[in-house]
Amino acid sequence: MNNELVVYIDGAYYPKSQAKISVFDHGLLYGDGVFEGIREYNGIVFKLKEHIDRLYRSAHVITLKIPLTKEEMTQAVVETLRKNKLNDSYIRLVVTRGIGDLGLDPRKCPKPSVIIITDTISLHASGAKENGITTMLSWVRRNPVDATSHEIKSLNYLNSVLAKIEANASGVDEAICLESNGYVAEGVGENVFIVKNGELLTPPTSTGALAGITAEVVEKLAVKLGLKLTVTNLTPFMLFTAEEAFFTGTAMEMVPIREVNKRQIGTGKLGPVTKKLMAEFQKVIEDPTQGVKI
Ligand code: PXG
Repeated sequence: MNNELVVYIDGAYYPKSQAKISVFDHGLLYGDGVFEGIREYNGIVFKLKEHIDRLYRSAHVITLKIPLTKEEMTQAVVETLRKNKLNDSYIRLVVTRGIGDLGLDPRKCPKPSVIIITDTISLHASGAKENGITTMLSWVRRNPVDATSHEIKSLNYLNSVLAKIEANASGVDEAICLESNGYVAEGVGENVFIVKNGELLTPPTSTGALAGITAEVVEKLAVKLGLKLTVTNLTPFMLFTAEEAFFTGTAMEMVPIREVNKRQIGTGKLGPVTKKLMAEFQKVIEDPTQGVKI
């Protein structure tokens, strides 16, 4: 048990097997809380500032007052990573509404809880980066922006979980969700890009896709490479007939999509634009100036 990982909960560290929260926490009872998934590469927490900024924006929208300043939160993440001595780890930051009586009114919960988990993450199936993954358009629509919008990274992920169940049942690697008007929104935890006439297209966040931090990195790389990037509504037809398509996300990083609902995308092989962007992306995650040092 000596090497058991520790988890930060409200300023104290607990061994992984002892890291628990109350069954009366409204994070559990109502999905009332926010989270971030972050990666650490070789001692650098990639885009930590951007993730912490997004966490506080999500919290702001659900009127959740995080009991730490952003600086304290950054320090707590770094300290947790130092204690666990992991390399290339995955960080899950969770802020819950905290303990309260039954009934969904957040005013029942005087003290939000902050949880920082650092652990390893199992990567997508081997060969996914070279060969791409299979996907399907799920019947599960993204929640609209005037509902539990995915612009908020909240603890309500049943929308994504339902879509994932559908992908699993169909024997494909990942699901893609449409938004309420029928345009392509995003994967269950990934943003979607397609290549058309050598140009890059991606859906707007205004219809419910999360403003992905990985997507932003890739968009900047595209501009740097001189690729034209257009944020626009994508129809399922545009996705099916794309020359190339790929996902971006903290967990997935950059992964080519080779199939959507049994339609082959492009040649079905890693395309030149995706390949070039993946190579540039690899350089960025290896760049120590792109994050916070542990
Ligand atoms: N869309 C949704 C709905 C997400 O939850 C992304 C896009 C990609 O965003 P980033 O900022 O990561 O490029 C996400 C991110 C997990 C997990 O454990 C989920 C995410 C990130 C990391 C891990 O399922 N979601």
